[in-house]
Amino acid sequence: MKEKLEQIKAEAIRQINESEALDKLNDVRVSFLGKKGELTAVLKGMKDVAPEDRPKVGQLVNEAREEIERILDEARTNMERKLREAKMKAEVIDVTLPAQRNKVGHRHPNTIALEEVERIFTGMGYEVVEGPEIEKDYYNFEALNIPADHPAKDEQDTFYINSDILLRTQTSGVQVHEMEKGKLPIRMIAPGRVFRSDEVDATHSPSFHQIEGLVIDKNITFADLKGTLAEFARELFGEETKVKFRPHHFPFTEPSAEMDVSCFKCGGSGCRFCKGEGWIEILGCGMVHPNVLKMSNIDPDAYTGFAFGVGLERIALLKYEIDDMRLLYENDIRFLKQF
Ligand code: 2U9
Repeated sequence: MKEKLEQIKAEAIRQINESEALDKLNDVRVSFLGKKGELTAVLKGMKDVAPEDRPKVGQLVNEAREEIERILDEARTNMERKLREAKMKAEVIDVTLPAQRNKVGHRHPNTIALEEVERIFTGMGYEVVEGPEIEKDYYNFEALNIPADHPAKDEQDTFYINSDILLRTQTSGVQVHEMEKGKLPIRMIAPGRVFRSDEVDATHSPSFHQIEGLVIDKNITFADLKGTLAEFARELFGEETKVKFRPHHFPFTEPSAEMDVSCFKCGGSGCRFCKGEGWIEILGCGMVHPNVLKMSNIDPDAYTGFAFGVGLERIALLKYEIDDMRLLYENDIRFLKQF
């Protein structure tokens, strides 16, 4: 019996030493110590052992079992240590490698252009004023001398919340609120998001941004308008920039004009950028209509003013030579970080 046990032990040790993985070790445990294992079989065979020898045999079996268990545990601990060491070696961090750069954001071309325009006008003493994107019909249209049957008021052009409330189609309401406060003179710009029911294409979007300006004081003339906007154009597009005013019509200004700047690419001789014109249309402007002043309780005989409006996206597209407005709304960092 003792020999038999020694044989089992030797075989178990051999198999343990040959095991290369934890699950193999477990197989060895099952086949020697498990319910159907070889040592258990020896215990089951005790009935054939003489009763007086049974305690001795039982003790030998237990000793063999304990020894096999001890060797199995040792082997398992060793194997786990080696696995851990191999894993740590594989995962070693090379602190001398160059660090991975964090992806940082980038100012949007609209923001860069807006900050530039704000810098120019605050430099001339203007205030930057913001107002609500949801506005009453009165502040968006009526107070601006836009008649009830004006095409801009068409449901096809304006997003109405109800018959009285809408998404502003221009930032002009901000100036009306300012005029109603009754504090004169006014020298302000109103930048902000506006909404128009337009189809999306390379130059249109149902939501875009405007910067409008308003000056009201005693003795403000069209000469003030021209001088201010010419200076704005020179600061924005370069010292050499020339401006040209073409008569136009807006309900809220009289007289009204559109302002062109000489092409900052070719200097005015005509190129692909200005489509051979030498001039690029940049903004609308005019002297504030007396009706508009009257509606906000400003006496048009005592005060006059000028106003202008410019599309922020238009400036960003021109200044950064972007040929499709949709690129401004995709927020692709590869696009944005070029500016
Ligand atoms: C008040 C009085 C007058 C704002 C003005 C324009 C001319 C103009 C367009 C430019 C491109 C809109 O974004 S755009 O499509 N705007 O041409 N805007 S004068 O006139 C005002 C505003 C407020 C109280």
